[in-house]
Amino acid sequence: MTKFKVSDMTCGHCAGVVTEAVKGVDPKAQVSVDVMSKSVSITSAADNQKFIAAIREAGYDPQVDVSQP
Ligand SMILES: [Cu+2]
Repeated sequence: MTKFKVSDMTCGHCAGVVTEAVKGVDPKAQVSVDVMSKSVSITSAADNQKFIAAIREAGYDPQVDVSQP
């Protein structure tokens, strides 16, 4: 599992858009979005860079969260 910080998510709509972007890369990915902590957890065999690119394309600014294990 990789955690990403997506600091410009503000509401449930954002969470939905980010989830769709992740599913667009890997439909089998397990995604959990927490808008309050601006975090997105992804479990997938796909490359992290692909998720970052897809979330960016959806209009958000993701970063790999190195502060959490
Ligand atoms: Cu929103």
